[in-house]
Amino acid sequence: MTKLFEPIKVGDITLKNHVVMAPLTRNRSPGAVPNDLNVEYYRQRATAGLIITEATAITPQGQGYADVPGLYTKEALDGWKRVTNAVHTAGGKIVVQMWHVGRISHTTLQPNGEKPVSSTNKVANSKTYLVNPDGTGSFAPTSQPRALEASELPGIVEDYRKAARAAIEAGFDGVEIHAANGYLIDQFLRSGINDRTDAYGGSIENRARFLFHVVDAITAEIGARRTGIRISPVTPSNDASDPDAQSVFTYVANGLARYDLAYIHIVEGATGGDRNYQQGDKPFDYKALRVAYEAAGGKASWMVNNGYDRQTAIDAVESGRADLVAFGKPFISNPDLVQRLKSNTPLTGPDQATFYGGGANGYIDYPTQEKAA
Ligand code: 8OZ
Repeated sequence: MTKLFEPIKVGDITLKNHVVMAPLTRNRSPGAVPNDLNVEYYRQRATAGLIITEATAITPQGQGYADVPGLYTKEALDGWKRVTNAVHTAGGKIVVQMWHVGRISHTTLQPNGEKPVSSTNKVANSKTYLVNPDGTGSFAPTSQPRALEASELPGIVEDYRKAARAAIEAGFDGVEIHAANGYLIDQFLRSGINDRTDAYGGSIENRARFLFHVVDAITAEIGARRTGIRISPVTPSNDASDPDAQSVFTYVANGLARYDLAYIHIVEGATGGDRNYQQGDKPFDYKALRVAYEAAGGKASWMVNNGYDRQTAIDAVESGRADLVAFGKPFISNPDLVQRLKSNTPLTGPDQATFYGGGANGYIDYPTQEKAA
């Protein structure tokens, strides 16, 4: 038996194993409200030690794709209550990934058709996912954003605080701050995007300021031990870049060590792609990042993600390189992934055509090993 399948305490949350379901955008919550299909999908995956929900918008402004769920209406929170109940009844734990997309949005998804907001006025070279009037989905270029005034940032921090409170009231075991993949927080962090000249741009300290305001607000509201954070130091997702990722994220890790966080979630390499993806002239040193975090007093569980399989996950946990391993695509097509990893049963591959949007097909109809047999 490997440690991978043994319990672990993560902040205030006790997990029955070290296997985590990574956040996965599935675009199956029309009206931003979790529904019966979503309840069943998460219930089926409750044997994960921890489920991180799909990215969930904290406000309508933080929404950037069709049919993603929100945390900002009573209907959505009631829907999430049914999800958290189902997962808890099945013996699982679940945190919600808190999302503000910033400029990765489209005017047709924004309140009053306004421009999406960001750290910058520069448009992202990226696409968002829309649903056409006839119900079919399509990818569309992101809209021209508007750079936020510094005076507007406390309002967005307040949105994060309120959403964290609402999440706990909806029964989540905690929250994950989405600071990865080129969304709003990352749009402040990375020098390839942030072109501000105020207290939120320029130096690394300035670019990380917004992130720490968000972490301050959420941890003060719900407790650091129920708060995790996801970062992706080198991913090029959504037009994100920074030639000096090591310095930026070492600064971030040092700052995060001041809080008693539940976990730090690291996407290694290009999200959903090449683990060895590099920005700048040197490979990113993930080990050094953890060493810096721990040297600064950080004690959070260290969660790794991107392209792990059974053996690399076992090795990561056994060697102490990581405490938790998050699996994304394997959890789409193997609801009983933990059981399959335990028994070393071959995995079912996912159907890419049903990742985003649609209904039950490719969502809640992947069989467990038992059913398949
Ligand atoms: C895939 C499609 C849409 C959004 C991320 C929330 O990359 C996402 C996402 C992924 O973090």
